[in-house]
Amino acid sequence: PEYQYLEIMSDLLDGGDRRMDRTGEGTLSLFGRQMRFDLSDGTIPIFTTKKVYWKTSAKEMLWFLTGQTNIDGLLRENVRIWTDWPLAKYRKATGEEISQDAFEDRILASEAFAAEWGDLGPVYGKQWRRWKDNDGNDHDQIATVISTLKSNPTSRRILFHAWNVGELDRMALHPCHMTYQFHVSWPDGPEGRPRLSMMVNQRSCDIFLGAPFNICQQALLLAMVAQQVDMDRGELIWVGGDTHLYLNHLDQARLQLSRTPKPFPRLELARKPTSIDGYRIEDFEVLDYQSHERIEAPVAV
Ligand code: THF
Repeated sequence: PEYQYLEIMSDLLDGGDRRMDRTGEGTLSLFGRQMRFDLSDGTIPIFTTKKVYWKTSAKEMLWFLTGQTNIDGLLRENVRIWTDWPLAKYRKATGEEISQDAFEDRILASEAFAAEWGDLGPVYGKQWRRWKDNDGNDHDQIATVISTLKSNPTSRRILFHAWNVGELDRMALHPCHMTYQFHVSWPDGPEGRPRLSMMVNQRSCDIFLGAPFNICQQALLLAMVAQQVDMDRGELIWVGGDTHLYLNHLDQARLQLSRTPKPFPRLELARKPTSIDGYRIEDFEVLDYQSHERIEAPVAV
């Protein structure tokens, strides 16, 4: 199953369309790719051809679910993957040549500083939990997904969306993974256990740095929701729009492609929290994760 990922990487190296992008870094890009991961056997797609810091990606997912949009919540968990964007904004606005460490320290030390400089705008968490409609009412899309899975599992409308057109210009970064749609099937007949699948539509994907994180955290979300609604885990289907390899990740990609994948680890949930809001990082038990060594790469901002 990891071969699907490596195949995309290899196709990008061989035939990706070379183009300039928003970050100025440049990419090799292909449009419209799919990966499917069967989670019904208890495995979780944490890629093995490089070491994936799955706890970091899990903490990011938990942070999305809290509805927070300020990086202070991530920094308190020692997650630094979102700092680059507020940091770039701060440097540009103030002209101060502050280091990432010093900037993060100031976010953590001062609530006022965090409020002024650490907020990413109405990004994922805001849209997932508090999408504001024309009348000013907030919509908790996650709660709606869970209640609909319980009340009307054959519905074709069980999804949440982050692409809130009216608020895009206030986001530090437009959502990359946009829609999450859920689907229930009964592989053993109507008396058997229901199986929950989820399809993610991602308009833009950094295949080297982003995809391993996104796939892992999406699988975790599927596992959490399935547990909450008492269903078995089914398939994670990932659909990518502009799927790209940054030009400063080419050597890393070639190294990764030279490696042989190992079996995926397994995921167990240590307990069943009373709601989707109750999960903590300790609840995710990833068993038998074996991987090749870490491969470092710079992130395009
Ligand atoms: N922008 C770009 N250019 N790529 C992305 O993957 C990306 N994201 C988020 C938002 N904008 C993006 C940020 N997510 C890493 C991983 C995920 C990120 C950003 C950075 C990263 O550097 N990972 C390293 C180190 C991990 C660590 O230090 O813990 C890695 O080796 O995996 C995609 O959603």
